[in-house]
Amino acid sequence: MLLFSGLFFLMQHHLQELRASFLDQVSKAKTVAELEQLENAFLGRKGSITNLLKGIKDLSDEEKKVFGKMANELKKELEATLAQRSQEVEKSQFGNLAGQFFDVSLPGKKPAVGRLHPLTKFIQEVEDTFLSMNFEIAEGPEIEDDYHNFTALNIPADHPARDMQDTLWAKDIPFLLRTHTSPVQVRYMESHRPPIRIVCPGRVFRKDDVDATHSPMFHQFEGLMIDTKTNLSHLKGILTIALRRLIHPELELRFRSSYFPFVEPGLEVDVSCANCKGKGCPVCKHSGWIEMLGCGMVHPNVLKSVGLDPQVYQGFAFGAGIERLLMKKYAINDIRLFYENDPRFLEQFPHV
Ligand code: 2U9
Repeated sequence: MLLFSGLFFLMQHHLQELRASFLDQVSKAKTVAELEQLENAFLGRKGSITNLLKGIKDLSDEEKKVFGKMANELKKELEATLAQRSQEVEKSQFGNLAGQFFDVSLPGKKPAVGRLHPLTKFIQEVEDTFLSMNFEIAEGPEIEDDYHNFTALNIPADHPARDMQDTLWAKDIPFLLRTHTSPVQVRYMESHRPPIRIVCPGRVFRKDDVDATHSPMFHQFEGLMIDTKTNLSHLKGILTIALRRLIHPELELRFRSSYFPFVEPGLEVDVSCANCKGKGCPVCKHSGWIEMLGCGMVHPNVLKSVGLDPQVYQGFAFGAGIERLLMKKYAINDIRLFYENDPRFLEQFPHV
């Protein structure tokens, strides 16, 4: 007849409690990870059953035998229960994957990464280019008055040049949507004295019906440099550096006479076709040259209208339509693509 100590009964009771708790939690576990955690918590090196077994050293030799046997049987039972539950959980967690083939070497799905709109990106490039040549960026209102959009730019009321840019007028009030960014330069000259070096990118508006090459809203960048000895060679130098940086490093420029009311002389700049390197192709209509922008020396009347003496100050100005320029740079045949935000169009442009 064996007589067991109080410690023995206490340990036996604790063992039963651990068993009940383990079986309960195993039956509720839903994932392989949960089961692994339970195995660790009860049966692992620092698990609660392992811990309990450490107390065996305080039992009598007889008690050690009995308790050791009980503990071993319990461990086996728990391990068997765990193995069975693992199978069930694996099946419900992963479905029946047996027999399915996974090619782990297949490339993953590309994450969609956003990018700047080509117009935004180009405007940033224009700004960087001119900032690096000591120009400032100037901005101004899109709603303008007749004086800043036309009159101060040497386009008086009856001047035929007003018809060159069909204007969107506000109803009943004397305001219009600016037809070019030139009024920004007029306002800048009203509030700053030379030397002036500014570049003005922005939205402009014209009364045009939408088609592949027209939009009632588009973007321009214009530039202005005024000082006491500014001349055409400065204009040529600045534009050559800027266009080579913005379009192609080996670009050649060709200057042709032209007419704009706010400049005299007025010039148009053609650039060598980067597509065929001047040999002739459909992009340049087989001429080897592409029209890029307008420019000239600021008209004396424009200087006078902002209070500058044309005998003392001279300057040059230039202007370009950004969509038109990008359409030539990338051989895009429809201006509407810039405003539709179709990812198939936008994703063709390089990342930031
Ligand atoms: C001031 C004085 C002169 C800006 C200039 C052009 C020539 C020009 C067009 C290009 C294509 C507009 O988008 S477009 O239709 N612009 O050719 N712009 S000189 O001259 C100025 C501007 C401001 C005070």
